[in-house]
Formats: sequence, C-alpha cells, structure tokens
Amino acid sequence: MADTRRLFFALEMPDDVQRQIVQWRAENFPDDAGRPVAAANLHLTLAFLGEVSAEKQKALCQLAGRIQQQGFTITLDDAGLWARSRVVWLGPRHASLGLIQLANMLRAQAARNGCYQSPQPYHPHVTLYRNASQTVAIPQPNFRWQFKVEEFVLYESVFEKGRTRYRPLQRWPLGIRTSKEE
Ligand code: 3AM
Repeated sequence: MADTRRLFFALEMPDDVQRQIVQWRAENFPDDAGRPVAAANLHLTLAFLGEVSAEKQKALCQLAGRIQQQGFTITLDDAGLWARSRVVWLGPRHASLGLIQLANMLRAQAARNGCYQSPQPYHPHVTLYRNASQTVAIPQPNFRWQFKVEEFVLYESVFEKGRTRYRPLQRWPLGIRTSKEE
C-alpha cells in the first residue's frame, strides 16, 4: 500500500528484563521450539494499528499525547501457548489496572479512527516464539520479572532483508501533567 506504515503502540522491555527473558528462553526451550522473536523486538503490544497513512498517524499521535494517566508496574509471572495462533507468550497473571486502561484507551482511539480492532478482549503478553512447533512444552513459569512503566511507544514494523524490525517512532511519558506544564 502506498504511503502507509505498519504501526502499533507498545511497551518496551527494560534491557535487564530483556536479557533475562532471552536467557530463560535459551535455557528452557529446544532449538526447534519455533521462530524466536529477536531480543531487540521483545515488547508488550498495547494496540495494533495496521497500515496507517501519515494523516491518520498524526491524528492518532495527537490523541495519544492527550492521554493522562499515571505509570504502573508490570509483573511477568506467567507463560503459555496459544494453540490456534502458535504463539508462545509471557504475561502477567494479574494485569495491572493501569495497563488495561492504557491499552483500552489506545484501542478505542484507534477504532474511532478506522483502525480495525479485534473483538477479542485485550490479553497483555510478550511474544516469545511465533510458529511454535506442535510439540513445544511450556516450562513452569519459575520467574517473576517486574518493572515500572513510565512511557509508551509508537513502533513501526519494518520488513527488510527478510527480517522484521520494530522501529520506535515516538514516545509519550506517563504521569499526570498539570496545566502549567502543558
Ligand atoms: O507480538 P505481539 O503479538 O504482541 O502479533 C503482532 C505483534 O504483536 C500484532 O502486532 C504486533 C506487531 O506486529 N499484529 C500483527 N498483525 C495483527 C493483526 N492483524 C496484529 N494484532 C492484531 N491484528
């Protein structure tokens, strides 16, 4: 499609959590478990926007900039396999209210601007493998990675040289701004 970008809002993994996830994955899955998501691409999606024109991107970014909510904490303490999509994921057993609120707000803004949103409820997750093998066993989630979220990010999904790369385009801090700061 001409002049569009494939975009999504997501949360970045802190470097130390990213490293620990990749180490845990290497220690707990066989080489043929599936197509591993590259360390630098690990993220937690908030809202998928699809192919977006520059004009729509601008409108969505303006709306994103008006979101006023405090930061929150994410605890990754669960892992699983979605059999239908063949995705191995990590996620929170109990998602914080702030996370759900932020994702729902971005999803609603996207839907109002014509970006199709799945009717499925939001399931916060970090994708570890795609095309998971039919035989992959999910190890016990013997981890508990916790981090504070103080910003969210608009990413572009770029496919080049046979690889997908997620490129951060813009970031918004979380926190309630006073009228003086605006
Ligand atoms: O890795 P996750 O699942 O968090 O699955 C895709 C990935 O998120 C999701 O957008 C993120 C960046 O590619 N995605 C891709 N196509 C999608 C679609 N049609 C989609 N999410 C919903 N609908």
